[in-house]
Amino acid sequence: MSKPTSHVSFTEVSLQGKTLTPEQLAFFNDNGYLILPGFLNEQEVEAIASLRDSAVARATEKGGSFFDGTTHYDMEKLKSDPTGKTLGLRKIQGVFQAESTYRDIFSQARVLDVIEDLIGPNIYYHSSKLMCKPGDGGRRKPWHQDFAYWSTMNPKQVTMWVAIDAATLENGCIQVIPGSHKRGLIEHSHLEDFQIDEGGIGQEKIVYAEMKPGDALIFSVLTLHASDPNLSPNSRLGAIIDYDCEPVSAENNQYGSTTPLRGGVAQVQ
Ligand SMILES: O=C(O)CCC(=O)C(=O)O
Repeated sequence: MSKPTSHVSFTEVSLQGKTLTPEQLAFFNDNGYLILPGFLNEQEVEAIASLRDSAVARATEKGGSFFDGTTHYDMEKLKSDPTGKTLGLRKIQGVFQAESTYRDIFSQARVLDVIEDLIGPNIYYHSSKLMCKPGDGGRRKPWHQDFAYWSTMNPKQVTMWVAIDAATLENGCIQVIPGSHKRGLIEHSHLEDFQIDEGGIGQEKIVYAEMKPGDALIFSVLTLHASDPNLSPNSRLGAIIDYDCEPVSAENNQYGSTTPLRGGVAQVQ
């Protein structure tokens, strides 16, 4: 595996949180990730799942993937339909901007209290995706750190990844390398995807984040993560949102939004 490319380092969180226990905070400091079982309730999970159905219905009417002015609704033909006509959701990129259901769930106090424990009292929305790995061959995501995509920002940022369908070994749950957030930013290149050199992965300890619907995985923007192809017949829908602690100047904002959710001040774009 490549060596770190910069001196970017992880900022340890205080062990006195509003919501998370000192044990959970210490686990996050040590491992760079944390799983919160049953974090979203059944109604919230169903409300997010229904965004997939409405996106597929709109795309079917429009004849495929579409852009609504702010948000990309990215579709693919389902392999399970031999006629190749049935569309399935691949991704809604920027789902937070377009869908009030998503916005309400991920900016409610119960969620922001947890994020505050990890990144402090100023919380900005950065980016979001409703990500579907369809059954029977949904593709893998190679090993990467999210910070590589937006390395001009503060590395205190965190991602929340909530299972909407069950996430399992067979359908390509997220995998993380515990402690990898302490390595700084590792070199990424455009190979199969934007990713690290995977040569050393065989020697790493890998944790497979198998999760039930509603369980949340939170990880540092420096934590190495990946997911395997979906070899099961079941889809794997995940709700993703990235939270930032500091607005980035327009010139350094390579990617993402600077919408304040708690504390903070709106940044002129
Ligand atoms: O949901 C997945 O399988 C991968 C998502 C991911 O790694 C990312 O968006 O950075």
